[in-house]
Amino acid sequence: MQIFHNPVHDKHAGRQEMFRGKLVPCHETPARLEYVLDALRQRGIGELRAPSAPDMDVIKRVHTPRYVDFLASAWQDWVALDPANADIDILPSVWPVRGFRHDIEPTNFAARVGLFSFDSGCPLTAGTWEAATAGAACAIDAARAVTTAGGPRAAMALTRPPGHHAGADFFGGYCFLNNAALAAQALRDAGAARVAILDVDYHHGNGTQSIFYERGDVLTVSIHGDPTTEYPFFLGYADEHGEGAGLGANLNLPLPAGTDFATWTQALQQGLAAIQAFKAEAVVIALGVDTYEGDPISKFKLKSVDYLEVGRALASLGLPTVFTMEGGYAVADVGINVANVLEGYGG
Ligand code: OKP
Ligand code: ZN
Repeated sequence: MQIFHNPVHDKHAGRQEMFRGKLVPCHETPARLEYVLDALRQRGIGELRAPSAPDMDVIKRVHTPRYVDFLASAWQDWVALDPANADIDILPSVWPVRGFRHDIEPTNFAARVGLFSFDSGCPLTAGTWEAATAGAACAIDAARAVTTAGGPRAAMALTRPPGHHAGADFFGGYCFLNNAALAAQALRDAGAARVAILDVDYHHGNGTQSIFYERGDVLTVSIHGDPTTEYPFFLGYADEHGEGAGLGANLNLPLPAGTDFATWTQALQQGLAAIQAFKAEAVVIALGVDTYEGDPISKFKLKSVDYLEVGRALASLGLPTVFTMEGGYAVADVGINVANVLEGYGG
């Protein structure tokens, strides 16, 4: 297993997120990744690699060039409004919902932030662009590694910020660039005719679903808390099957809050069966470990030992595999749980 780790992930360090009318400390912190690195080093799992320069061409085929340009200059634009902004993170505050125009881009900065985002819990900081693009490079490199002759069977993009909530032209849910989608696109570009993305994060991978919703070459499967009560609320229901060429290539497996491993693993088997039926030639695992019983913002009941079993089940696909790091906020246990998945997978 090759581990492409983002050496500049800590440049993205939001101070506060909006929650129920208050600014509260961010859950998605740099420490999360350090715990994973420590656990992998301690157990001797994986070979660490630094990423190459980000391939902007791949990034601009998954994300719209307009969104990529927005992200690249957002911080400079924000500070240009007022030099005092250099000490304040960007949080969106206004969005073009139903009935507003989406075919115009106002010049007002707050309006542009709203046009390219969907929630106020996702601060964009001075180092977000640098961290997110280096993370995207990890995902693309991991995909290229597993499709190189003589390369490893599996590779991981060990990065943050996470990616699965980011769509073609929006950020939100702590995500800016969709690393799992970028890995899938890079696998397609490397010759895999059909690619599956299996998202096991507690939250529905709405960004990934929307990016591939009308494509038949990438199957998207997500196992997650029922969006009737769980974030991101407005997507992730069982009746979303894809559209056009993508009809039948999206599978949502929502489960109620309180779900334990015995039930969760049945959904996993259903997801794996769908990937086999699709005849995927490679798979991307959007690996969130916020399904853990100790997670502070999620409501499933998986135990640390269960992640070994998850890894074994994923390995049973027998496919070239890219893992991308998504959620998991019980910070001190994130390392144990991710290392257990990789150990169960076979190291
Ligand atoms: C990102 B990933 C909790 C608010 C939660 C957003 C959750 C994003 C999860 N107070 N808001 O899927 O783990
Ligand atoms: Zn999550």
